Amino acid sequence: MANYGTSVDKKWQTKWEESGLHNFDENAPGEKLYVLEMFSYPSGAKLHAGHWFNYGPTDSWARFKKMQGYNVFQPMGFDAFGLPAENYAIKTGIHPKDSTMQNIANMEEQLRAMGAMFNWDHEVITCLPEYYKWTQWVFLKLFEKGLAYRKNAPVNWCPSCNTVLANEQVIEGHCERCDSEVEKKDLTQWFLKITHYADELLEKLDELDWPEKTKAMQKHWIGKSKGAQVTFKVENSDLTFDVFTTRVDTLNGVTYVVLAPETPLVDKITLPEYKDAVEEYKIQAQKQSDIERQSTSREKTGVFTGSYAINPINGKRVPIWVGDYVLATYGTGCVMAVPAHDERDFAFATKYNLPIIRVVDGGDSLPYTGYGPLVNSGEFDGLSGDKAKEAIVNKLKEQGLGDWKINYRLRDWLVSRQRYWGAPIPVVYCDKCGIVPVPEDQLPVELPYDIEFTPDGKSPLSKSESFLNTTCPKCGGHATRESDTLDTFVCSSFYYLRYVDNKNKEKCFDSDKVNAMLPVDKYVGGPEHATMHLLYARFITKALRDMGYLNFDEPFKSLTHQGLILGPDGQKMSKSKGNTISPDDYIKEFGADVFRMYLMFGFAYSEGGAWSDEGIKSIGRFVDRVERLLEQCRNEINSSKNTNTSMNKAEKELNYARHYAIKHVTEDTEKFQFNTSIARIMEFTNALSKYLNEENKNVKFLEETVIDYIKLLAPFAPHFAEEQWELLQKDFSIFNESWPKFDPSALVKDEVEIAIQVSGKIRARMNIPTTLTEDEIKEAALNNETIQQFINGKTIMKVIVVKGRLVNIVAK
Ligand code: ANZ
Ligand code: ZN
Repeated sequence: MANYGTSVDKKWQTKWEESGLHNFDENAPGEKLYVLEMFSYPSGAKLHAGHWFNYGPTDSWARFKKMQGYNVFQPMGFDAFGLPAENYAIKTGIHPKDSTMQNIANMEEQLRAMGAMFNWDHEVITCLPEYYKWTQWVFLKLFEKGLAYRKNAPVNWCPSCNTVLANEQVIEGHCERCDSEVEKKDLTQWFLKITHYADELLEKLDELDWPEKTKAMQKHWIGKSKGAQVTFKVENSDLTFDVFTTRVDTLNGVTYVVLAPETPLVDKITLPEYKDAVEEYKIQAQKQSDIERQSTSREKTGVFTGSYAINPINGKRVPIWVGDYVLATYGTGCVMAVPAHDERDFAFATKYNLPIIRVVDGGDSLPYTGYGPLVNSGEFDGLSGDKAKEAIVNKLKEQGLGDWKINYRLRDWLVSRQRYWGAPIPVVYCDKCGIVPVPEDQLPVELPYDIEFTPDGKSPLSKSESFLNTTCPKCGGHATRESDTLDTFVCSSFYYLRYVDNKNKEKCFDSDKVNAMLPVDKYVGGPEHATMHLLYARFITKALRDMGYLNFDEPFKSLTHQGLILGPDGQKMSKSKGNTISPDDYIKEFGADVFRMYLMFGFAYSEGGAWSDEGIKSIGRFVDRVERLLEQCRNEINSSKNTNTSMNKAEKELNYARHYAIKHVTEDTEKFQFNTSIARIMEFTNALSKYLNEENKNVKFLEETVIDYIKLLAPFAPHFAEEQWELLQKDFSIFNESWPKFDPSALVKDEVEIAIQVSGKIRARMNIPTTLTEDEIKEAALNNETIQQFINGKTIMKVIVVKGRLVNIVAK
């Protein structure tokens, strides 16, 4: 009867905890290794299969590294502020703090049941004042450096969450959280100047060991575009405006210009008789999202302003239009239109009967968007590509009407939220002094508990008189507190730093400690954070570096994404579909190790896939089998009847399987290829089982082999392996043992099977020592008894040897 189960899990979890096995000691020997899993968001009351898939296999990786001799730091904590807790409170009346702390308690218990070696004494919980004090500190430091500022701007507004959103939280025009269509609102909000680091955020990507797809997403999000800025004058006026173009070589082909409807210039240049049409158009445009406006399939529309601009390269006058396919937030909000060489401009010109002038040779028809020698471009005719661009920019520069220009798609990070459950923004507004940051020694600005948080678009904190009214830290006069809270992504942008020194009351962290521990050596989490958390954290690291607090450039050296575990039906797990897998039930039935091992064996780590009950049952059977097998091995080891000490054929075969497994489990686990690692362990199991049938066993060799076997299994089935280690009467703990090393000589087989052909037909097979020379192989083949029958009485013409595979004897 199998013994492994939750009672074994509990036994070892208690022992690990009591013995402090997982405590991190910075003075322990071994190279430091910071293994980090994205901390959990305590919105649901329970951990789901996805959490387990993130944390279980990564913990196995960390245990493997510990056995390899690394001094592993693997902290865990909770990203505890945020909308779900607040929405839950609105629905149920349970205060976000109460529900969140309750969820955290439940999740901590579950995480312990997983048996991961988390450094709980380094835990952080972002909704507690001892943590968010430092969230506010980070904000103040950024403010001090001019990297946090307040601005009135059109921002993304989610009408259902009743708050503004960062650009990164708008997915194809919809709210990342609730999927409602996002609106534009003009509001005064707080921004963090991530654009200051656009170039470095882009350049440094190349040095990171991150999935290519994630790097590509960040690259695209930052969106560096090299082009030129060209100044157009408004005819009969002192007004000018700039356009940004990546095709300055086509400047002679401009037949009109287009301004975004929101550009202030529009009102200044629109002639009276065009005012009504332009006003009407602006109202329409406001209702469209940027996504719709940029959609290639949508019909391009616009209105004429009545004014003209002067093309600086050739003095030609071109009409100024307003069109919503031009975005106010990109480049300068004005474009020069070249219908002969741009699809959008071509569609627009065709619709409104505007002239189309070809200036680049090439293509069968217009629009032609490729490069080629210029035509209809006066002195620039014949030049093409970069040469043409350079000549034109040089001429513009001489006149002071243009220059090279680099543009980024990246926008500053909007961090103020009109919600309750977040860190208050630590500034006050004084009637006399204006915006005043709260001094560091007055942090944290505490989030009041008693608050009316029904959403109505106003910040809940603005309804609390006792929170709002304060004195100005500068002049002592009356001041009002900022009532918006910080985006929770600010909390998670530095938690990996705070983990290292989580109990520090004086500072956010001690720089020496953090510099010694960071960067994170392996970061593991979902791919959905590519352009949010992972970008923000890189930005905050760089900003703190420039302030002198850190001496490294990048927080996460190596990144791995886990795949998604789907319901048994192959669909995303969801309560409404009734296809969720509750880990707790399975753990009760099978034990944590079976659950963890199934996740590692059943799926490619970065891909995931559909849950299968059959799959976990078969891992359950495997563990049972291993348990029986190891018991048999122990009986053999403890019996004295075997006196064999040689390494005969059977021993060599098992030794081969053993070292083959060591080699491949080591290599594959390193790369997070847990499924193939476990497959190799299964093969090793079969070999071990086969050896037990041997009549006369070498017991010493068997014991050494079993020791390696349990060690290989340990990262994948930590409780089970610890139990087996104890049964083998070895000292606690197997995780203080060193990882087995493979012996290359054991992988050299000393015999190979070769085929022997006579005149092209295979007539025999034989085993020969791998050390034979070519002549010795020929001799062995010719002396083979079966072969002798085929060549008897014939003349040997030629003997061809293909080493390690075959011998062909040509005989007549
Ligand atoms: C003239 C031109 C001619 C253009 C041509 C392209 C082809 P990326 O690569 O994304 O940077 N553009 C500039 N600002 C814009 C805005 N606010 N809204 C919409 N479009 C804008 O794209 C740069 C190109 O996008 C610019 O180059 C401009 O059109 C357009 F044959 O200028 B081009
Ligand atoms: Zn003041």
